[in-house]
Amino acid sequence: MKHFDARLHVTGESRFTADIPEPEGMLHASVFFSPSAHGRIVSLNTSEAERMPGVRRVLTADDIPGSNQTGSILHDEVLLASDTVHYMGQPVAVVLAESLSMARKARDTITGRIEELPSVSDPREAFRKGMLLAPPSTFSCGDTEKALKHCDHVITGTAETGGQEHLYLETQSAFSVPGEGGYVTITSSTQGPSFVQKIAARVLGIPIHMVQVDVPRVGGAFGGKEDQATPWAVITALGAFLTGKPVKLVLSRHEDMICTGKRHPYSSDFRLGLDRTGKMVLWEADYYQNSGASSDLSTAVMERTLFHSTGSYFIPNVRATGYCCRTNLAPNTAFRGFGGPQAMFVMEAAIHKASRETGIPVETIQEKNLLSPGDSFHYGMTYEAHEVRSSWKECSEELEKVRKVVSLFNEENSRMKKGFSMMPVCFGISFTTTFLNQASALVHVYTDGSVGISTGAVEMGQGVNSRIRQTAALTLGIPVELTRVESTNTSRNANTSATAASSGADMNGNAARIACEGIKRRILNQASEKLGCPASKLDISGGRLLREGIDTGTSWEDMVTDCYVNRVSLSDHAHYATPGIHFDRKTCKGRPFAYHAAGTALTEVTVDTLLGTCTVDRVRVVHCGGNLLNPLLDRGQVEGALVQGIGWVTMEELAWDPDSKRLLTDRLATYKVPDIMFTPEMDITFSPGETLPDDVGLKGSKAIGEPPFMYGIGAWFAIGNALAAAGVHVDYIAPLTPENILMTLRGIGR
Ligand code: LUZ
Ligand code: MOS
Repeated sequence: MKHFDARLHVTGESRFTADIPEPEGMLHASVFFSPSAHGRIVSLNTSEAERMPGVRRVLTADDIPGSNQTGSILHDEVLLASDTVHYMGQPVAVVLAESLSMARKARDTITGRIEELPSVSDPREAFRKGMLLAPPSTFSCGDTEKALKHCDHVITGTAETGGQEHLYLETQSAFSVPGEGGYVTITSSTQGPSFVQKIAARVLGIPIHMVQVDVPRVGGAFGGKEDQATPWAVITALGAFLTGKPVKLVLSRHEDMICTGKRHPYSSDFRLGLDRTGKMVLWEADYYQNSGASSDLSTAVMERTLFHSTGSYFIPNVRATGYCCRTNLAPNTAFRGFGGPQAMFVMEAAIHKASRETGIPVETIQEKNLLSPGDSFHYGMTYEAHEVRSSWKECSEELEKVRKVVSLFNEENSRMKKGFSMMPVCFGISFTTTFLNQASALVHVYTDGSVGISTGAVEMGQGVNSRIRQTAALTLGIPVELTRVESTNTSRNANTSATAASSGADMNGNAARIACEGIKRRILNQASEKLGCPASKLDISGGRLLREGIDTGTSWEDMVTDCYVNRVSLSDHAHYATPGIHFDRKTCKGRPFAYHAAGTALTEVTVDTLLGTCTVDRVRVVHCGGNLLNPLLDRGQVEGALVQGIGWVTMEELAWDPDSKRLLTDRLATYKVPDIMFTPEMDITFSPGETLPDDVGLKGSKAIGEPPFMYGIGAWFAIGNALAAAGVHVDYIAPLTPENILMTLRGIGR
């Protein structure tokens, strides 16, 4: 079963937001970004831009008819800066002109007089200055102080992880078309159409029903369009609302890299207590998150960090505290894993340090403490599956062989050193904000038997539409070719959550399933009346009506026609709410996840100790994905996430000028991402693992979007293992780029 869009993509037929033919009179927007990381706007000079050829209008905060407020969780973010700028790249003014080049030329004439204020880019410095976005939050269980007395080893340390540019292939894009009486239709490359709709209505000062958002498809997002597609879409809506003309905004790659937030960098302190045998007794962690200039989704990202503080391990006494530190960088945001990878890196760092200090092998500490069925998490939920241990067991079948090969190689080679690591992953599936775990679907069966499906899910290349089509076809008992998934549209499905948290297919697929079940029930009732046979004896399979498994000679098309002429509805709208989840934010206890996705990776690397370069040779992955609905899509998600995760810890390095806070790695010339030559040999096995209830997961399959990202963390520790063979110990700082490997080898501090 292939990705249904593959043919469209390779032939170039797929239409992304920027490809849609432009309506007559379309204006192009270009944004003037703050040239300062923190300052008071004394004056803004747009008069030259207004006189430039082709310019229709220049928008500033003063032109906003409703509220200049785009914040989602906390209301602390403006659409256009008015008195103060808080990061370099913050939108201040917008030029609307007849062509993109005219708009950009005019934008380049805008100047601002800005009185500079002190700026901060380091989260610990922001913390010391009391610059927190929200009060710190702590998750705990047991009693870590008391437990300290029962520890034979106490390991303390710090760990740091860097940010990450999303680098979606399609940059932030939107256009808006004005309609009758102030109505606006927005086409946006967003993961969250209902969120764009809500914020556009807020900024324009009109009811939500005066705004429609349509998402045809998105060219990659990785979390970068969960919240941060919104301002660009709203800017076009504002332009269309005020000028009465369609308005389009497509960021250039350079603009996109400068002005959008990234994965949150973290700096963390840990304390791990072990007994003599290596059993974990206590865990304490303090996470200093570099949130950027406004909250965006930072508090939710931190919450997931606290959930995943203990990684794949059972620890009876835990205290984890998160600080969302406000800095003068672009607001950091959702990125595949959503705070989970940051937490898991700290946990693995602690285990490696514990191994170094106690002499107990890393893998022994890991294996001894893996989650078993019945273990409870510090947030009150019980781990119900065998998957953490079973995937470890299957993956570690090669461990001793690899260990031997590596140590033999290292004995014989001095310049080249090999290393390996085991990386278990256990990731909670569901939005940690419980109310977001709902979805809806609208399904129409047309009179020729073809089926049109609309859900709240956004197709961003991950293949959610393929899964939804398969689900509908399986439920109705018809060939998948009869189904089609329409664009994601707020008029067809309202109040939807962003396609995020790996739950897009689970939730929207189940909504589509429920809608299809309703339609099928009516079709079978109609057939039962006609045949004079109870509906319970009838079923549809392969597009044929079966009676106790035997073809009745009635086709799907006949059944549909029969319903239509007898005035039986062939449409259904359904709502799905993930069952059995709850979380109390006061006690920090509950059952926030529908289930956990788990697996284990074994990574092998070779480091050139003369040059500092490194190759990731091979990654063996055992992933528990349930009964795969679409094995090819699942493999694609695991491969993509794994390589993205390896990129995060080995080569993707963001750098800011320490004085101006300007992003230095603002182009692909200076920001390196993995390419096909870098990609390791990937040996991926899917293991079914636990069976989910029928109304959880999707047709027995498990969410796959984010969990495999964290296998990539193993590459960092495999490099650390190779460096240990070269006689050096590396500080727990990611990414380990060739420069950083070389400096470590030469004993030059970072
Ligand atoms: N987005 C969100 C997410 O709003 N809440 C979450 O828990 C989440 N988890 C992963 C990715 N995006
Ligand atoms: Mo997300 S990090 O938009 O699932």
